[in-house]
Amino acid sequence: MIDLKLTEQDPHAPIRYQYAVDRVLYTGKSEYQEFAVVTNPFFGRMLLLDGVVQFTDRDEFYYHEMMAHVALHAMPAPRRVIVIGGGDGGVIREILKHPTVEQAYLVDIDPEVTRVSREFFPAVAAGLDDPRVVHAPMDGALFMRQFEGHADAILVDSTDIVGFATSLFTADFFDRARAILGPDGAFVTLSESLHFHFEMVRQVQETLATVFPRVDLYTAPLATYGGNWWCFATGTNGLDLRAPARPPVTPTRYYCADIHRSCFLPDFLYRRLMEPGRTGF
Ligand code: AG3
Repeated sequence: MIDLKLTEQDPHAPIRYQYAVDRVLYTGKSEYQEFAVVTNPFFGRMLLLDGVVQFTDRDEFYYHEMMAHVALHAMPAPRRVIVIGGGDGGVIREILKHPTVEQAYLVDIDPEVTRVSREFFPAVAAGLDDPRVVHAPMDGALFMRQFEGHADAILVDSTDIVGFATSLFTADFFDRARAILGPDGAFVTLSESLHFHFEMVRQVQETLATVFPRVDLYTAPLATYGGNWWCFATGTNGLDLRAPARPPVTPTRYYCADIHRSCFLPDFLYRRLMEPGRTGF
């Protein structure tokens, strides 16, 4: 029997994840990255970019729901949302569950992500043709510099903090986000894993804090992202994201009011995270 295996090329992980592969459905290359769509007997279809798992059929909803719903539920009526990265449409699908949303900008530098998602992940790409979605396939940092007007939420669903994605983690980028957000807006970005990337998580909090009056951190359990204890860093002009402002939208599979209240890092852990020089709790 053929025994195909895939070893993930996670740039910052101290261990290597290996996945059984039933079928290779697609491999290709864009101007920006290498693509692979494979199937695994447990996780179903998986998208890899440059050898790193971006999502799988089985666990994508944890990430996409948590990227979108925490910030949006902290607002009574979010109308305009910007997604940087996320060309696959997973975060967009969740945003569109909020009936007040009028416009969701999708700003992924690589239009090939959207094409591949539409072809191989129709359930993830489901919202991409919704009339509220404004497709802006371009560099996220450039989009933010050019964007005129205001947004209620800016959600960064990038690849790992390496290569061209690093421009989305600078103080300049965060400051531009802060300026685009109104007084009650929210910025959310992935910031890797507390198990594997403790100092990187702290670094993102520190940089955010140079720009935003209020920063916070929540987490979600991801089966297929290295380190699994996955972080979402937030910055606001004052809005407290910890308290939901209204009942959860439906349907969701993981996000709910209890998860909203329990997903934030407890204060004593947050203080330890921020102690200079610390490498773990
Ligand atoms: N965005 C987050 C990918 C992070 C993957 N990192 C890793 N496996 N080490 C993926 C796009 C999903 N919409």
